[in-house]
Amino acid sequence: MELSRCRICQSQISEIISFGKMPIANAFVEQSLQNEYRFNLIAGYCTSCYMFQLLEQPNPDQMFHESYPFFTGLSMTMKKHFVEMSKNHIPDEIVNNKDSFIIEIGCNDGTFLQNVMDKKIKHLGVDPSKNVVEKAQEKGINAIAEFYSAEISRTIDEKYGKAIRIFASNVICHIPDMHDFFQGIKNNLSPEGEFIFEEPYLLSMLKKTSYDQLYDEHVYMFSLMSIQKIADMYDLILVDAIAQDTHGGSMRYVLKHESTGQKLSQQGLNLLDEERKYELDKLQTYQTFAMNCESRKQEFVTLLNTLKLQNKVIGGYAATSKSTTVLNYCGIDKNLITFISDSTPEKIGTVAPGSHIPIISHEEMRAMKPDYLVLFAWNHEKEIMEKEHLLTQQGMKWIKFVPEVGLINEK
Ligand code: DWN
Repeated sequence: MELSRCRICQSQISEIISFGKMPIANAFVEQSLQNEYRFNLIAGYCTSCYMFQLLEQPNPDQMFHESYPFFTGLSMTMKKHFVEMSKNHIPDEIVNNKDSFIIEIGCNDGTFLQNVMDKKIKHLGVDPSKNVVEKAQEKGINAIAEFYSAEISRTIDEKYGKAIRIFASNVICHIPDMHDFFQGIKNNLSPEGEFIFEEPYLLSMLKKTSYDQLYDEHVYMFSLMSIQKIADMYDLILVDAIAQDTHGGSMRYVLKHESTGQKLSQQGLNLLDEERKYELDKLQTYQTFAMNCESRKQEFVTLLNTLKLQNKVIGGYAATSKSTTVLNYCGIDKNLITFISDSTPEKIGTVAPGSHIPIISHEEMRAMKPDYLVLFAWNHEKEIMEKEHLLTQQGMKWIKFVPEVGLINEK
């Protein structure tokens, strides 16, 4: 068993599962590259600070750059989700105070900050990918194309003062240097402020065996246990946690300065109890997860091969980041899945990382009348089933692989 050092507490940690040599999840390229960059996608778990984490991660500049191909605003589900988030976590006393200042880290195309700007609150969006920041700026949102860091937090503090709210959604799990990041939060958060962030939830992933949430960008998979540990290192305290349906099961964490004296809510205490009951603090739990991943892989490949032998046309729906892990871990290429359709203009006409499956538009896909579509954006099932109800009515069948492998809506 290979041993590495925990990214958070430097304890020795063990490898849980290796998914093999993996390309960058969002490296959708114009043509099949022979020397495509790959890294070892290996997950490990630290029994000292409870952090589930990747043992290797590519250089951040390889993942987040001026042509990052993911845009939050393409999902109606996420747009509605962020309206709820702003309503529930930006009370009137903040809206009505002209000195209020709100930061969003990882603001992408400004989908969340649009709500803050509409409330006429002083704000700042920070995101390393220039192309998505430009989309935010086009909406009139105050945003900068930078990696958030302790250093930039000092510049922000000098220019804007303390933030009463700091938000981050599906961002923190992408940041390898958690210590530098949390030092920045400590610098920017006002004495009574709240740091509110949400990420795919470790317990959801374990329960659903949704191993496709593990890819180069997602270097951590958090739990309340691991968040409490790292918050404590920066005199911050977890005061609430709210389960979310987004991205297949996420958790929204609310942190404050320890000096506020606030304690963890009953809701948070109940979630911690569930983590203990599921034995998130035991290595065996993760070894079981690894075995479940292998089982899903065999079941998925067997199903696709069976349908292929019946000369069925099998496509994929939504060229998600997650799909890169599934396709490369399971060794699936265009001989099994002929194409993947997607709504992102920047992805259409490229090929998927590693598998080199061509990416086409949904309109082109419908014209091809596939027999089956693998739903790679399973976390958006409701939204997509509504959008593509005609395809389903015409007899096209949806294949899922999370939480089980099989056909959707077929018992
Ligand atoms: O953490 C991350 C989450 C927030 O978004 C990032 N690291 C990257 C990204 O992950 P993802 O690509 O797995 O996100 P989604 O939202 O599960 O999938 C987005 C992809 O699905 C896009 O390429 C667009 C496509 N899509 C589509 O074609 N039709 C999505 C929807 C909802 C649709 O109806």
